Amino acid sequence: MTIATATPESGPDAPVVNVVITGSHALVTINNPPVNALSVHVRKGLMDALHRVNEAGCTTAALVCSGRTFVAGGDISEFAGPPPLPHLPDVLDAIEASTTPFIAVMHGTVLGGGLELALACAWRIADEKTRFGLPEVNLGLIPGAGGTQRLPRVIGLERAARMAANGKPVSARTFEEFGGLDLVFDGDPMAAIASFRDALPARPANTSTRPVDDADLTALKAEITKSAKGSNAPMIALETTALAATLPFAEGSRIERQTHLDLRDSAQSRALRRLFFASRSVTRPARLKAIEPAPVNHVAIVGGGLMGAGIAAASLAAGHRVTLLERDTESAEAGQARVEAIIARDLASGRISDDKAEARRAAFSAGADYTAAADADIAIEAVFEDPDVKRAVFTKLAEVMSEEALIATNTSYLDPNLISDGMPGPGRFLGLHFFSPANIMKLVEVVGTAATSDQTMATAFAFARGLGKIPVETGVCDGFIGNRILSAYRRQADYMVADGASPYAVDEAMHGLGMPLGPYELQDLTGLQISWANRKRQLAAGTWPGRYVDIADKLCELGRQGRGSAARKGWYDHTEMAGTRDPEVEAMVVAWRVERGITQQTFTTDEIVMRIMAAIVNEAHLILDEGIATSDTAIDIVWTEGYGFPKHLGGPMFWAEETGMDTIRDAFAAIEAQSPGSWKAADVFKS
Ligand code: T1G
Repeated sequence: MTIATATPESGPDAPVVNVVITGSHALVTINNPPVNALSVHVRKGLMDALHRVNEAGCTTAALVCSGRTFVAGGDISEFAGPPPLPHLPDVLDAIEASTTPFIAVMHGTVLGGGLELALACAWRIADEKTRFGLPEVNLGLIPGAGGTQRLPRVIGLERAARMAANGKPVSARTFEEFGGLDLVFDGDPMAAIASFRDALPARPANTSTRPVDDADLTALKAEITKSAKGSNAPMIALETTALAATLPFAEGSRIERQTHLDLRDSAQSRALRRLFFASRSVTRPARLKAIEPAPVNHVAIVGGGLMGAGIAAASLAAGHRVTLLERDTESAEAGQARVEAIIARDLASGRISDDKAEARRAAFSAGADYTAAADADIAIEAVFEDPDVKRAVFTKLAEVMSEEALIATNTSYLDPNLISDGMPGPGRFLGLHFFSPANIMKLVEVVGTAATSDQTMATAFAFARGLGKIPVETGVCDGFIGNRILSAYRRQADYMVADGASPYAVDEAMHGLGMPLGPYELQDLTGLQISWANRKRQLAAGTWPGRYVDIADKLCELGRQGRGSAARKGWYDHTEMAGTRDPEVEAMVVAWRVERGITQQTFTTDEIVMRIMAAIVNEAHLILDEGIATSDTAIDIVWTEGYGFPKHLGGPMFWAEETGMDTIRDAFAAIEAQSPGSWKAADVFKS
């Protein structure tokens, strides 16, 4: 729902807060596109509006927002400096104490300061599609305008603490069940306001004066400690909310505000806020802004394996018609079954309705005849990682598709220039590197060839954003941004295992930093054979950089190719219980060292982390030096979205700046000394 306010003062030049008084009723409209954030001029406007409705003696004031949403929060771009006056808590206290009671009339996403604003109003009514949340923790913050103290007084301590600590929004129906809403409506908000006023309930006691029941938050605390994975804000949000049970509103709010302001200066919050804006700017490259993306309706996917099926499912979820192509009918049926399994899972988990599942099935077809792709607007191949096979697919697609349509390869390592070389209409080819599982992972690396047109890039970015993905532009190199850094990461991990660290100690050290999986756990999960094939390719081409450790190769030769392999073993033993350390592997590693006469060194946990991070940061800087990534934030987005690098650390580049480049330089010197000739130094590390 979008609200267009029918006042003479609506439109781009309308005041940010507009007041229309009709008889004894006021309509106060916030108009601060795109999301009606509570910027300083909105806070001032609200104060002025408040005075006007009180002076006019209005019996009620309905507070609405124009555009696509009610207030989606405080203005994050203001958080870097001291907050300008008036401060939000004062504005909200004034609204709560106003002689004219306010009705918050909501639609869209009522988040953070938006929800705090609604809680300060006497009544709250909302369109049924509205969502409500306190997402501050996602920015390393807690609410700063009474949210942690008013919400428990309205919906109870446990529910409020959960909302504040996990940052996840709830639906209007749920929020109504919690007791957060006086009315849920479907349709015209003005009609809803009129009927609500006709049977106006007695003005309730101010939220801030209501008592709070105590609640046992022990289980919630344990849950949040686990899910926060090193991020500070969730537990602080929980504990601050819990103050509502024991402290008067004013005292709880004072502590909340101070904590909020302190957190604004924390490295975690700065990291998360930078990622918030970066994930929006990186996905909309400036040079493409003036280009209108071509519409995409029909998507063709070639290859119905795990990746192809995931991309197909993501495209169906975005409302596209999807044709899945395979080499024969049998493979097409297998691909179809994979897509169906994803739809069925989404349905079973309640993520989608029966109608949506049916619509997706109806929009999907699979087969072996490429002419079915003739009117596709984009084709994405996700076949075996072999340049000849991929070229053959591109040739067939280019024959049947219009030269205006996009043809993309989902290669992880191969050069899209070589896959499309010499084909007609070179501007339409590109790489679109999805991450597995593609229906869930948000990152997509967008790889232009030397000939890819800006029109193609603009359409590709818009298409990926439309799938709910985070597209990041990358130049061509082995592994693009993400996997190239991953290779450096694994290389240094292997060097430490070769020289004395246990692979399990390496994994544990990286957990300590906040990585969900260590490098060896990750290999077991994705399968050792992929990187093995890749190493063989690099060795054959003579492009392997420096020292070569072949312990993983030995595991592969023994059939230990990871969790999904027949042996159900890799670096770990997964036969009985997934992820069990295996003394056989440890013994093998020791024997490997002895055979090579390597004297076992000891690495502390800190040394393991610093040395791995030095390899990562060096590679990231090389990528920047070579122009493969357009900015340091692009690299941070790739590693936080695609590889599980903790968002509260901001990504490897932000982490490096915070840690201090001198410290990393020392660690880089140590890895150079450990494996001479194995590392090309980025400009910042050149001595
Ligand atoms: N402040 C400033 N800019 C914001 C903003 C905000 N709160 N929210 C969005 N934008 C910008 C965004 O950068 C982008 O700009 C444009 O709006 C559209 O956003 C005081 C401390 C609301 C669900 O964390 O979750 O309240 O790139 O592309 O996909 O106690 O934006 O176009 O120039 O994301 O439709 C709490 C954050 C703040 C909500 C809409 N609130 N926003 O999604 O559009 S802290 C949030 C969102 C706070 C108080 C506390 C989403 C959205 P540009 P978009 P969208």
